[in-house]
Amino acid sequence: MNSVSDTGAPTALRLYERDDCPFCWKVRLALAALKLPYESIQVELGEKHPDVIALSPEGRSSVPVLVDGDQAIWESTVILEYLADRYDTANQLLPKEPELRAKARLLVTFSDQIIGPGLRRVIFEKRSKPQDEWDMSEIEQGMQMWQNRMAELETWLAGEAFFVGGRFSVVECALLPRFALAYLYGAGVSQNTPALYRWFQHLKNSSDFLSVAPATVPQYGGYHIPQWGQQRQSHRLTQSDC
Ligand SMILES: N[C@@H](CCC(=O)N[C@@H](CS)C(=O)NCC(=O)O)C(=O)O
Repeated sequence: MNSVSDTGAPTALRLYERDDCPFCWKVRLALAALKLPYESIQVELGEKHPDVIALSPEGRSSVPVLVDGDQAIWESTVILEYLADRYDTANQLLPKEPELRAKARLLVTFSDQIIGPGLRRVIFEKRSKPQDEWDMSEIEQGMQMWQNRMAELETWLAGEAFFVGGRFSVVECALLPRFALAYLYGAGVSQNTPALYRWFQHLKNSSDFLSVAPATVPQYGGYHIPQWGQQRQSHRLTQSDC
């Protein structure tokens, strides 16, 4: 059962989310790209929200969870695919062609499962301790992993402006929050990966990105991006990659 009206417009989308969660940010980017209005329910860090628990399988309390009428969907990639299937009639976010769809799905998986480990080593070390207690070898190893992942992405990008199909897709929805959080923690994109550098420079200033970026961005390692979040009303700080 779904909540699509006769006109094909959604009747009411509700997103349980945390502002600084990259998986939630990924869903917000898809909603923005598809110009879908939704109600945002903020779930605090560490909070076990009763609605999220009721809408999820036993033992699961993570966000994002999307509710569309009678249907609850958890797991960010499934949410993206649902939004594409239900509302993306122009195949804007997920291309039609099987090869391109596979490439898009591989890159979303790469973002969710392969980029995270290195990046988290940098982020968790920096956010959990004062700077004079940082374990620099942990940070350097994490940075090396992050740079290796960027080199791989440079190859995927192949000099293009977007990863798949010449336009903003689910791949950008998944990758951009990772890059944004990395950037905040001093792991910016190097000009050694020039296409990736241009990709991020362009997209981090795009209106869709700015409209869903977390509202308040504290200064981490001197990286302060004042324009982020000004358009999004929320009280949360950006403090984590999860
Ligand atoms: N694979 C999940 C990951 C979601 C996830 O890890 N969410 C974190 C926030 S970034 C969370 O809600 N953690 C709290 C919990 O699991 O109770 C997805 O893609 O939706």
